[in-house]
Amino acid sequence: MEFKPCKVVVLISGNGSNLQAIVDASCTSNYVVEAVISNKADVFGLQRAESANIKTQILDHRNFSSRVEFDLALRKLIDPYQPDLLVLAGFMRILSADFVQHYAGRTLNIHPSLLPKFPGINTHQRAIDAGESKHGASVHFVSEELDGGPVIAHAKIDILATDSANELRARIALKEHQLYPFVVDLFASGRLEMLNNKAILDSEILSSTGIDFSELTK
Ligand code: NHR
Ligand code: GAR
Repeated sequence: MEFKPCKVVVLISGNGSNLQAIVDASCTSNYVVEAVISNKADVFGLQRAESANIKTQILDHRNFSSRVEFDLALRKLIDPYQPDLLVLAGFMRILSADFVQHYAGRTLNIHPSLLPKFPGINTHQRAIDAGESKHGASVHFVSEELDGGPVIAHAKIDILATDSANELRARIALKEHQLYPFVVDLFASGRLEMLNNKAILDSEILSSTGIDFSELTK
């Protein structure tokens, strides 16, 4: 039988370094990036996609009078690609319930904290201010609850006494670029799914903190 790679659409809002990592890994993985959609024009992530000969689209949320209308237009852009998986990679618009349900079980996000700690924004400074000794990134299935869907994997790093938020961000970004392609490929290989708001790997329910990716890559 002919092999059908997992079709991925990536949503971005900015730099796109996670997109780059996912694209770079795709040649040795079971997925293809079919399209990249940004809610912001002129972001570097769009240039990265163009350089990799991937189709790009821009949908500016400011042209819509409500979140629901933006999300409907976004669906209309995405659905013709018939994606098996939607990947949020630095995508900065909260998605409404209908949108999330339409792609339930096939939408991933990467968030720069060890969820359930520090959902929302400004995570690096908040982790330092809270006196945490560890910080990191989480990949999770997207649910209606913001940054609240089931966690698939954590990549952890130590917070050093001298760390600024930017230093922490830079070190975690390096981990993100290993972690995200790994998880996308797990999904593409049919090993990962979401059932009853739980993340399942190889038919086993993952713990609430998911796979410890730092242990895997030691
Ligand atoms: N949507 C749902 N329903 N569930 C999630 O878990 C989502 C989501 C959309 C995006 C990424 C997320 C993150 O990793 C994400 C997860 C944006 C905001 C936000 O406040 C919060 C979380 C995330 C992304 N956005 C503002 C808004 O009004 C706009 C901020 C801006 O434009 O800079 O949408 O952290
Ligand atoms: C990443 O660090 C990601 O974890 C974070 O934004 C960065 C995007 O970088 N995501 C969020 O904060 C989502 N709210 P990139 O555009 O270079 O991939």
